[in-house]
Amino acid sequence: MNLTHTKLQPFPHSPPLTHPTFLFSSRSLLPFARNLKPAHVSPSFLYKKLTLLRYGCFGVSRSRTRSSISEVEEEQKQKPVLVKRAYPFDEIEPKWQRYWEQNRTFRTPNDVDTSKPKFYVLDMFPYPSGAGLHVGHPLGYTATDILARFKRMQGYNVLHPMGWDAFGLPAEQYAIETGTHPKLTTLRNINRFRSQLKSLGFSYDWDREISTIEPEYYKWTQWIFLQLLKRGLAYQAEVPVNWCPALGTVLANEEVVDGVSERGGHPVIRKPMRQWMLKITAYADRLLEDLDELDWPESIKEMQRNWIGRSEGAEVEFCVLDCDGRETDMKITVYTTRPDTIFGATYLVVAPEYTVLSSIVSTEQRDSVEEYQGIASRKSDLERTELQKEKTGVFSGCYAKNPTSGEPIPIWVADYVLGSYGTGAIMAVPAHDARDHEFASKFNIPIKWVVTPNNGSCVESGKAYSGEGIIVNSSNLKVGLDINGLSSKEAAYRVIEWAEKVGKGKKKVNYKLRDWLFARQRYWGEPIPVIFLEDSGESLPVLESELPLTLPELDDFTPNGTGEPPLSKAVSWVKTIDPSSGKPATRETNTMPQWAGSCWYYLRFMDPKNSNELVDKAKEKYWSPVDVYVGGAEHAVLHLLYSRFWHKVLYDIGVVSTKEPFKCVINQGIILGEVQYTACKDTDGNYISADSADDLGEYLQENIPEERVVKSGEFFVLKDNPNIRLIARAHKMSKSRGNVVNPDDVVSEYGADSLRLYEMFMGPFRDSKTWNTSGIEGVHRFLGRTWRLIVGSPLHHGAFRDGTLVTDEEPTMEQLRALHKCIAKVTEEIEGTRFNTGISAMMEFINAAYKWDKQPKAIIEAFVLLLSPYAPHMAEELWSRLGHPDSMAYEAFPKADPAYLKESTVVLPVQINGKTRGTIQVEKGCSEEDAFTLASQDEKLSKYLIGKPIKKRIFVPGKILNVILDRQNVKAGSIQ
Ligand code: ANZ
Repeated sequence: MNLTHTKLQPFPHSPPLTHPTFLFSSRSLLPFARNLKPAHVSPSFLYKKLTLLRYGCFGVSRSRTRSSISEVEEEQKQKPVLVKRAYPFDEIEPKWQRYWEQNRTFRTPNDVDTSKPKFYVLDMFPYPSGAGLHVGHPLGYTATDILARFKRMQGYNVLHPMGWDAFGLPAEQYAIETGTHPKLTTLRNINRFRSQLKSLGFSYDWDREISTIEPEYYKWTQWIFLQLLKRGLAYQAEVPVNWCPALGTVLANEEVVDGVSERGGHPVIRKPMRQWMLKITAYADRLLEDLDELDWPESIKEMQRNWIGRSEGAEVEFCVLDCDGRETDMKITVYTTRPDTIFGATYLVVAPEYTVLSSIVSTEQRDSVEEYQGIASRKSDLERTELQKEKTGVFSGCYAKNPTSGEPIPIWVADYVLGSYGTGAIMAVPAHDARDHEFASKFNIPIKWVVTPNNGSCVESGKAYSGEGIIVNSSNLKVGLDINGLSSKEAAYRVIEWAEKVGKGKKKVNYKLRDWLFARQRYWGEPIPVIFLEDSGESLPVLESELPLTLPELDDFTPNGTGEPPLSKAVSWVKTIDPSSGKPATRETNTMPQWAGSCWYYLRFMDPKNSNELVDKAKEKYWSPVDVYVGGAEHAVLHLLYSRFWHKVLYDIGVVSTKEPFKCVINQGIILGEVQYTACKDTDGNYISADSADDLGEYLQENIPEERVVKSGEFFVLKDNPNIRLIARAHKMSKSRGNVVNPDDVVSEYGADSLRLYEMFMGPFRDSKTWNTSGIEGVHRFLGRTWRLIVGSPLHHGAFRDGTLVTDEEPTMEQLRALHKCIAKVTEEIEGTRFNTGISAMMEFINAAYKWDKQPKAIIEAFVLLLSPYAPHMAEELWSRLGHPDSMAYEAFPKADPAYLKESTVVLPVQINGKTRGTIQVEKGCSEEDAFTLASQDEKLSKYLIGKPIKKRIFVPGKILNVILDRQNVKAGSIQ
C-alpha cells in the first residue's frame, strides 16, 4: 500500500526521535516507503517520515535535505512542535490529484459541444525560473481555478490551460556560467513548476500544455514573423540600441535601470546597430481606439494610452545658415505641439544622436560636441528627460533662421531632446516651455514672450507660462503671417496653414510609441527565419514550408562581445543555400526577443496540436476571445500591447475573428512578506516610541518578534510597554531579505486546500496583501471544523473515521435558509471575483451548522458543492464519502432559491423597566406571548425575568418588548 494511504498518527502521539537506523537519504527513502506494507510501518518510522516531510527531505520540497538525523533533531528542538493535522489532507490531496490525472477530469475535448456557452479563463503563463513557484503565483492561479471550476459546474465548456514562457535570459546566463545547455535547465525548471502546480490541485487541462521553446510551437511564432515581413511590418534599420559591453548584448529599455543593466548592474551605452523592427506604430491608432471597449482596469488602459502617447502638432522646417548668415540647403525639421508659439522660438535644439549633426557643427565646436555626445550615450532616455535633472548642452557653433520672425537663432545640442522622438530636433520656446526656460536661463539665451494668459492675469516672473492664451509679438508681414490677438488654438491652425502654403511644414500626429525592436543578440530564443544572399546581401524570408527553423545545438553560448550573436558560431547552420536561386546565403543570427512567444500563446491553447495551422478557424471562433485573463500588473503595458498588436495583424489576415484578444483583464495584487516590527532605541538601550521623534534614523533599530507585539488602535506597540509604538513594515518578498515563503512548505504543513483558501482569504483579490502564517492556521482550522462537522472527530487513537455523519432527514426551514443564503453569497462573490467574502459566507454557514443537532444530507451536499472550487480536494473526498462514485467537477453548482432568502426574523430589543438589557431573535409575525417566552429563556435576560412579578408588558411587534417589573413586589420577593 502506498504510504500516503496509511492512516497516520497525529504528531503529539509520536515517540521521540531516537532510532538510529533511519538514516535515509531523500533518494533512497521514497522508493522504499512506497513498497511498505502497513504491517511494516512502525510508529517511529511514521514519525520519521513525517519529520522528513516537514523538513522537506523528500516529496516536492527537497531543497533542505538533512545529511544526518542529529541535524533534524537539532532543528526539531529549535522549531515549535508540529501543527496537529486538522484533517487528513496529506492522504486526501495526493489521492484526488492522482484521480484527476488518471481520469483526465479536466480535459477539454477537441470536439466540444459548441451549442453550449464557453468560458476561456487564462493565467499569464510563467517563466519557469530556477527558484520554482513563489507564493505570488498561486494567488492568480487559485482565482482562475475557482472561476474555471465554478463555470464548469454551471454548464460551460471551460478552457483552462497552462504552459511555459520558456525562452529567456536567465537560462542563457546560467548556460554561460556553467556550460549547461539552456534547454536542460529550462526543462528541469518546467518539470518542477508542473509538479508544484499539480500539488496545488489546479484544474488545468494538461493535455494542452505548451512551451514556447518547442519547435512545434515556435514554428508558428516564426510563421507570424513571416506574415509581418510580407506586409512590411517587419523591417531592418540602423537604430541606437542599449548596448551592454559586459553582457555583449543589446538590452530592451526595461532591462536598463539607471544606465546599468538590470541583470548584473553593468554599464550600458547607446550604439547604432542593424536591427529587426516591428512596425507597431502602424497600429497605434487602432491600439488606442479599441482600448475603450475593453473590460480592463482603468489604470492599465490609461498606462497603455500614455505609452502610445498620441499628440497632434506640426513639423516645421528651419533653414541652416552658413557662417556668413546666408541660407544653406540644409534644413532642420522640428516637431512641435505648439506651432502658435513659433515667433518665440529663440533657439533650436538637436539631440546628441541627431543623424546630420556632424555636418552642422562648426570646426571650433566639434571637440566639445563629440565629448558631449559620448557622455549622453551613457545615459538612459529616462535619465535624460527627467525634469529635475539639471539641463546640460553645448552650442553647435551654427545658426538657423526662424522661418516666421526671420531672425537667426543658435542651434544647440542637448540631451533633453531625444533622437527617437518626433524628428530628434525641437524649436525651443523658453518663454512657454519649462525645460527650454531652464536651459535658456542657464546659457543666457533670449526669452521672448508670445502668449499671454486669456484672463489677463500676470505671468509669474522667472518661470515659463506653458498654458494657452492670446498671441502677442507674433507678426511678420514680410513672410505674410500675423497671428497677434488670436487664441492659441486659432494661431496654431493659422501657422500650420501658412507653413503648408509656403512649403515649410505640415500638420503631424506623433506617437510616443516606438517601433518594436525585435532582435536580440542571444542564443536562447526563436531563430528569425531570414537568410541573406552572400553576393548582394539581400534578405529573403525562409520558405513557410521549411518552418520550423530549429535552433542549432551549441556548446558555447557566450556572446563574442562585438554584438555578433552566439548563433554565428554555429557555422554549418549559418551557411545555407537560397532554395529558389541556388545561391549561397547566410542565416540571420539574431534571435527573437522573449516577448515573441507570449504574444500569441492564448491562441495555440485552443488547438495545441494542429500541425497545419496556427489554430483551426472554427475552434478559434468558438473560444475567442479570452474571457478572463489574470496576471501581474507588471505586464500592464508591454506584453498586453504586443499581443494586442499581433492579434490585430492576425485579424487583418483572417486568422482570428475578434479585434481584441482579452475581453477582461484582472491584475492580482502582490503578496508582501510577513510584517516586520522594529523598535527604536537610544544609545543607552532605552526604547523610544516611533511617534516621539521626527527623525528616527538616528536611533538604533531592534527587530521585535511578533509575540512581543500588540495592536493598539491603528498602531502596533510593545506588549510589555504599550507606550512604545513600533515601526511595522511589510517588504516585497526577496531572497536577500529572507522573507520568501515557499508554497511547498505551506502545502506540506497545512495542505494545498489551506494554501488556496488562505491566498483567497488574505484580502481583496486585486489589492496588495501581507503574508501572515497565523492566517493560514485560521483557514486550516476552518477546513478542520468543516471536516469534523461532516465526518466527525478523530477516533480515540487519532485516526480519522470513514464515511460521514450526515442523516437522511428533511432539512428544517432554518437549515434551508442558512444554506441558500450561503449559496447566494458564494455565487455572487465568485462572479464579482471577491473570493475573500465568499469564504466568509462559508465560514458563517459552518458556524451556524455547528448549532444543529443533525446534518441533513441535502444541506451538506449542497455546501460541499459550494466549497469545491475553493478547496477541491476536501470537497471531492466528502462528495465521495457522501456516496457519489464520480468526481464532482461537473456537478451542477447549487442555485439559491429566493424563497429562502427573504429575511423572516428580526432582532428585537428587550427592555426591563425602560433599560435595554439584551436582544432576542424572533420570527417577523411573532406574538407578544412568544416574544416574552423567548426573552425568559434567553441566558442574559432570564435573570431579570424569572420569578419576578411583572406589572406591565409593552410590545410593539417587530420593534421592541419592554417589561415593567412591579418594583415593590420585586423587593419583597427578593427578601423572601
Ligand atoms: C515648441 C514648444 C513650445 C513645445 C511650447 C512645447 C511647449 P508631446 O506632447 O510629448 O508630443 N519635443 C519634440 N520632440 C522632442 C524630442 N525629440 N525630445 C524632447 N522633446 C521634444 O511633446 C511635444 C513637445 O515636446 C514639442 O512641442 C517639443 O516642444 C518637444 F510652449 O515645441 B514643443
